[in-house]
Amino acid sequence: MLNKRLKWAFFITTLVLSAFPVAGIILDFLKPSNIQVEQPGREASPATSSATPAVPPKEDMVLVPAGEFLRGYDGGGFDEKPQSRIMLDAYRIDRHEVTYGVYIAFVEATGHRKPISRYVKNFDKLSAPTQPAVYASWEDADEYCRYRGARLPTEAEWEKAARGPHGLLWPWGNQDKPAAANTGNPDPFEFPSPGASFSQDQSPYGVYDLAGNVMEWASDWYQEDAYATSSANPKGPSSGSYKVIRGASWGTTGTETRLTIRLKMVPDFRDTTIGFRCAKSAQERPSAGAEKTS
Ligand SMILES: [Ca+2]
Repeated sequence: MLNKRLKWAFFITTLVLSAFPVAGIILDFLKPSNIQVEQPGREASPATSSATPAVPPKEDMVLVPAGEFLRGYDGGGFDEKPQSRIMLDAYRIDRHEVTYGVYIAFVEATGHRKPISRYVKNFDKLSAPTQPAVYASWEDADEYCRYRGARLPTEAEWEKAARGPHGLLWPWGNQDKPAAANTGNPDPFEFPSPGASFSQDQSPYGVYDLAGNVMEWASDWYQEDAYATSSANPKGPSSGSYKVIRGASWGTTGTETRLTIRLKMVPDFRDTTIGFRCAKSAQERPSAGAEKTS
């Protein structure tokens, strides 16, 4: 009798112990992570998506207060002369060059032509979301800024934002430093760099990359002797053949990188060294908030 009870006890114990692994397998299978729910049209996000947004914030503008600034440079080329003090109303200008990320979002939202053609080399090195948008013509840049409710800066607005109220020749002062901005001189970047990669390429108003990275379209038609007149809020001639381009680029070599240099190009030209930023007039009286810079 005792022997029979022991056999039953042994049998039941064996049954209970063998049930544990089986239950474990069943419970493990039922964990949420093992239940695959297919969501049509959705792809898994890359692991870095939360740390590196694909599209940077759309608008980060700096207020440049109303007031005079020193335009032109008597030590420069013919079209940089004469230097004179020019009055500008208050305006806002993008702190950074327009990025590829926000520009391509505009292209996808509007069906605007893409900033690429068969002539573009190294596109994979020019199309990171945080790099400046390049290969946009003046018309492309103008349309993007209008889409944003802004406009291209006038040549005078670009120059004041870059030089500050005291007329610096480079954002950091009056001496060139070849590695202080992203130009074709030796620096860590062979191509356009993400905005604000060069801490010294920051103007007195806190605007980045005006000395280097990409050259930038201005709204004005180019006029060689435009600086001969010194009226307030100049917008350039009403028509012309070339649009103004300002600043140096990642491909610019040599010493001709001072902020007063004026360049020109036909408005439908596209190049991987040319980008842009937007501006808008500030809705305020000249005396209101004139000392605020952001
Ligand atoms: Ca630039």
